[in-house]
Order: sequence, then C-alpha cells, then structure tokens
Amino acid sequence: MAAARSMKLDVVTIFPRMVEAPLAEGVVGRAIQRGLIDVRVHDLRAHTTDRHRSVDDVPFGGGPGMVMTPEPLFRAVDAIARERGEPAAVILTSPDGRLFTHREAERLARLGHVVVLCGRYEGVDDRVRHHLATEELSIGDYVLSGGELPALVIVDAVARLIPGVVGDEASVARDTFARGLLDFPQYTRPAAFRGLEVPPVLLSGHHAEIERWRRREALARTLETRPELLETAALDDEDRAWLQELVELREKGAS
Ligand code: 4HQ
Repeated sequence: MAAARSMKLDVVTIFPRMVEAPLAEGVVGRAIQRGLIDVRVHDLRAHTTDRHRSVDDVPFGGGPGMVMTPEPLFRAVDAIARERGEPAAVILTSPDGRLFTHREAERLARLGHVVVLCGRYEGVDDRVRHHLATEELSIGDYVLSGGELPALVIVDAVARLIPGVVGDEASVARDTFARGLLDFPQYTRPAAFRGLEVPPVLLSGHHAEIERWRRREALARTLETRPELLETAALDDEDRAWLQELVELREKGAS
C-alpha cells in the first residue's frame, strides 16, 4: 500500500531556533513525530554567498532601517524546490498582506506543500514579493519584529486541519470559526467553586436542552463581541428569534 502523503511545510528564517522550539510541543509536535506533517525550518544564512553571510542591506532611495536582500531568499526557495519538490505556494508574512483567516488556513491545508518566508527588518526587497512569493499574508493589524510568529501561527492553524493531527475530528468541525460563531461557555468540575455555580442545565442530563442553551450562549457572545460574524453564519429561524430577543432586551436595558 502507498504511504499516506503528509503535508509539507517549509519555513525560511534567520532565527531557526525561534521557530523550531514551539513546533516541538503539543499537537503540532506530535503530528510531526507521527509523520502527519513534514515541517522543515531553513536557516536563511545558509543560502548567503558573501563572507559576512549578509541577509540585509540599506534601502535604495534612503530612509531608516534595512531591507532583506533578494538573493538568499531566492536561493533558499530554489534549494527547497530541488530537495522537496516544487511548492504549491510561497507565502510572505507581512502586515501588508491579505488577512490570514480560518478560511485561508483551510485553503492552505489542501495545497500539500507550502513555503513560508519570514521577513525581518523594515521588510523585504519588493522583487521577492513580486517574483518569488505567490501570496502575502498578514496575521493581524499590528507590527511585529519579524515574520517568525506569523509563520508559527500559519503552521499551527493549517496543521490542525490535516486529518489525524487533532485526535477528535468532531471537535475541529465544531471549532469557533468552522461554525462561524464564537464558542459557548465551558465548565468542568467542581459544580460549585468558591460559591460560583455551573449553570444547572449542564448538570440536568437533558441533551436537547443543553444543545439549545449552548447555541443561545454562542449567539449571545457573538452578538456581543463579534456581531459582524452573524452576517455570514448559518442561522435558522430559532436563532434569529433569539437574536431579536437579545437586541430588544439590550434596548430596554439601555433606556
Ligand atoms: N511583520 N502579519 C514586519 C508583521 C506581520 C503581521 C512581519 C513585521 C514582517 C518585516 N507579518 N516584518 N502582522 O507585523 O504578518
């Protein structure tokens, strides 16, 4: 029988240890050990050619800071293509990119082989963006000191969508952004902790009522903190009636 083909991920960075250590832990660490995902971290400096092993230079036109020079990045991707096969995507992490969402993670998980280039300094030479990267992704509207944390975020979110990586497939399907709503509240023992009690419905054993309560809580939380998610979530008539009730309650409370 043919061996199961695992997803290949390559990360190119000037700080390989910063990427390797987190990947060795938890769900992702186990997936790598089990061969479900094949992750390699590449030291960009291994692909330099000058004796100082330079990866950056001053910006043409002047200005503060340094810019990542194209040659080592192109050479690194060439080496990956030779050793590991042609990747389906070369991602540049940058605050200028399209926002990385759960939907983007689902798309990448289907690609089979993805390279992530971690930027540093003021950014990368634009020829990398245009002629080496196939896409540019941002993990959010804030400025980080490098693309290593974004690369880890991307690898983590993609890895848990590969079949077998997360033990319980049903829990992956039920996750917040897969359902389009925020999570319902979770409790565990003890039923009373420092006088704080678990909602009685969860102890009732009435499965249908528990599901209904969870759905309502998820809708209430989503309305409260991420109302824009309700525009694309799959809602039924009962959901809409409950949201209407919540809005009316809120209006009464405000007056
Ligand atoms: N950076 N999402 C600047 C980010 C970032 C983000 C990565 C900072 C690249 C050059 N990347 N370097 N946010 O802030 O992806």
